[in-house]
Amino acid sequence: MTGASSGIGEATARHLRSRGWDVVGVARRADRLAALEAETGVVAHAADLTDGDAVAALAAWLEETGGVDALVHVAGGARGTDRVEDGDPDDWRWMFEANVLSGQRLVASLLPLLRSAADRAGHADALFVTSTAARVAYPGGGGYNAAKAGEAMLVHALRQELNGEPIRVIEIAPGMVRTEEFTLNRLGGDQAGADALYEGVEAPLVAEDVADVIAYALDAPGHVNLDLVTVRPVAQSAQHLLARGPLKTR
Ligand code: 8X3
Repeated sequence: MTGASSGIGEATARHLRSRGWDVVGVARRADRLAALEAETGVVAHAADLTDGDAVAALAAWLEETGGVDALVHVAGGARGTDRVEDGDPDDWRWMFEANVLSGQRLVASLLPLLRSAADRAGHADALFVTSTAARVAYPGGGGYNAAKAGEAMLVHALRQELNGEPIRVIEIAPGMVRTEEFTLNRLGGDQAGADALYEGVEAPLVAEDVADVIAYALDAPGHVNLDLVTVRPVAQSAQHLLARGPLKTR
């Protein structure tokens, strides 16, 4: 379970744990993971997924401590809302690292463990949380759109590469989710800007909503592969069609 220190990742770690899963929470921030471990029993493993050695060490540690039945990759994120012409290459590079290459590293290091689990239990899972931004671009989204589209393509190539093996490859693509950090990080800490994005939106998704969908996908019968689940709040009928104000029938 990556991205376990906040937002959708943390909510999913808590949710799976409460449903009886043994969960290893991976993220960079050891202090937050330690607090989560103390509270919930989600086992903390601090690692930076942009560091190949750290991912290899994670895999070695998982192998020693019992293997892994399901990879749930939530870590990732957005930096900046610049137009393409103004894009900061450092932001774009970070987004490609965090959203695409982190997934590739995890697959490269953990697939042998997933295969062992599949041999034992009959199936194993690799689940990735992407975004509706993977498929619909918007002004100021270029770098994030490109990164999430890249991650989504990785997921769908992987599913085809694993054809014939009992390993499900699942993509969950959330739309507008109000979390503590996603938009704040994207806007470089601009709390007013982050609040404005959600202003007047009745009931945006919260992290627990996505956690629920992830748990459903993982708990489905082993032969059922939810290839791609798009999940949005009712107020967001499409990427650009967002209702602000109360939802009411005409
Ligand atoms: C976040 C969805 O629409 O803010 O992954 O890009 S959006």
